Amino acid sequence: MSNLLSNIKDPAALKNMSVKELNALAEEIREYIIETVSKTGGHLAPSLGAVELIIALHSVFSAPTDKIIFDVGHQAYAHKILTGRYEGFKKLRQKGGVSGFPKRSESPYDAFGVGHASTSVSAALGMAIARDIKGENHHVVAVVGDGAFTGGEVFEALNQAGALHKNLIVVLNDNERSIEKNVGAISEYLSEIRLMPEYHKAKFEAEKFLKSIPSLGERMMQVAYDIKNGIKSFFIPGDIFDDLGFQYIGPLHGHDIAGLQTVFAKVKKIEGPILIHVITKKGKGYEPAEKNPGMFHGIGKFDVTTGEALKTPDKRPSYTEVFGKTLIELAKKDESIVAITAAMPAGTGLKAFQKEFPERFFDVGIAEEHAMTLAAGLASEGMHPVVAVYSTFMQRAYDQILHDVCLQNLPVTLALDRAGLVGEDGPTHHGVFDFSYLRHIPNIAIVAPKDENELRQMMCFALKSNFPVAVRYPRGKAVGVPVDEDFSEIPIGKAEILSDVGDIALLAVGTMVEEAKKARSILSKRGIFASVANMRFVKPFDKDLLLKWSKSKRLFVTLEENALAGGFGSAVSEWMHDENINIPLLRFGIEDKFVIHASRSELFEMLGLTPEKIADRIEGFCKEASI
Ligand SMILES: Cc1ncc(C[n+]2csc(CCOP(=O)(O)OP(=O)(O)O)c2C)c(N)n1
Repeated sequence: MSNLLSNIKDPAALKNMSVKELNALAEEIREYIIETVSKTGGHLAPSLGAVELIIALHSVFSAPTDKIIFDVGHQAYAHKILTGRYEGFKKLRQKGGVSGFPKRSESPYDAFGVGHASTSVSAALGMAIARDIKGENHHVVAVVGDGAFTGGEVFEALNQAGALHKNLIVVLNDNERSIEKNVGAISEYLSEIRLMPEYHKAKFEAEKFLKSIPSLGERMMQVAYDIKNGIKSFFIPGDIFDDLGFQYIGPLHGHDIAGLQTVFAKVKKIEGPILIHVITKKGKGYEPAEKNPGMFHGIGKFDVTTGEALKTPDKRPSYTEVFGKTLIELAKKDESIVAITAAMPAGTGLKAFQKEFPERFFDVGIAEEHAMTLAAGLASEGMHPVVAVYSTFMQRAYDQILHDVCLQNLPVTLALDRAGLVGEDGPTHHGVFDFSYLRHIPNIAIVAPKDENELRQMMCFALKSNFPVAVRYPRGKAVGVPVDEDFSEIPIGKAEILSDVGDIALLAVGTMVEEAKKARSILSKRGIFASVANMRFVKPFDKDLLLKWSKSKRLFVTLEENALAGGFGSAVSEWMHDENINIPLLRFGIEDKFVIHASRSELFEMLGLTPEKIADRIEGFCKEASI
């Protein structure tokens, strides 16, 4: 194995390297990514697939003057390693270490912060427009996967870019997969291009022609391009990208550094928007990931030799699994139930549902907005759709939830997975805003289970309701309580009183119920006695209970894994103000800051949400306020 990588301090070094050296470098980078991710967890398969592409880009373009914008950013590990973060990469996704996604504050080479899909072309177009206004002349390159290409925002950007005719390069990194197999008509269209023998021949001829003229002037390039188009239109019925005003080049072999370099160098001279279609293999170079790219899309620690995930033995099911299983049980009894996912059938626990009810399952691609309005359409015709999307990605669909679902009071269930702090994926992925972005919308009910049994009851409640309901639950293992096989629906707007002693009321939601119970025990050992309510509903919350407790308690404490601004505590505060209830209110939740990446337990510690910290703050508050 060569030893090139550790000496590369910035990507300009690649410009002086031979193709042989660059290929050796690719192997080194690959080893380093596999080794690191096996210890830290991360997005392995997408990053392995993009190593040569990233090397070729950095060896031809001159970042950070030239802007390279990655879509989602989960494929950009090689970019991080080559742009001065070789050492930092060892602490990938760990507290104080390199983030799992490009981040402007981390490096000038990270031209745009990402994590959510389908933003790259919009951001790149914005940068291209800014460049032209400022009279600068660098290149702007968006790197977007075929999965991210299913997101409508990409097409909104292509629509504008094709008409503006700005100099903009879009590299479509097509590995035929989103997290799982890609879906939809665009994906089928791309497959057709890949498979069309006549097209390959035509492309080959055109490329041969391009390559045969080493120093084409711009006009000649255009002529060559027109010839290529001529050949192509002879064989191909229509090309979406050309019709949208982009010059389409491809498909190219995405692991051939020399080939990519040639094309990138040539397109630098072509005017207008260009789309380069590159074919790569997800998980490239690591057999377990090539064989199982879904599992290795985002993975925890694993054994490099066997490719087996290193799991601590824990028999508890995840909330996701409980959700998936419950939905099947309910769907067997109710034919109106249909399930929708936005490109994450496995992540949201819907694989088994898909198998059991293929005709009642819809993967819409990375299209959360469409998922919600599709659900509204289904619901308006008597179906009961369940839209399972991670809390953070549902942020996309705010208007569709409000305008299409809630305004028409349609029975759509939002299953908000990965709600709360997700840990290592960091600020782009923490699901800490859903109470806030939903609570002010009329008609919707919002529930959060304290454990897996309650998740089942809440699902039952949601699917029996004739109005919109959001059920939000966290990432990872559930509490491990016994589960009732029979369904009992929870009563709307009713909290569950877990203990009623003392004169402090701990009003907890979802995951924070466990923390509140533990904080109560700590406090009682210090001679401070508190009641605990599992609020269950953030909306409509149990005002009767609060009214009753307002007469017997001297302090209200709200606990939630959500932003304080607009969250559950905020709802209680507004209500107390309106009802003129004058007892102190202490709110636990997430302050008005984006939360960094670190493990969940580190974040709980940092944010003062552990039982000890909760107890300390309550005790301190009582002393200070003499209550
Ligand atoms: C708005 C949004 N929804 C869902 C996701 C979750 N997600 C991350 S990567 C990914 C698939 C991306 O596929 P592609 O762009 O083809 O990249 P690949 O992983 O295949 O390299 C999905 C669905 C996301 N990041 N953003």
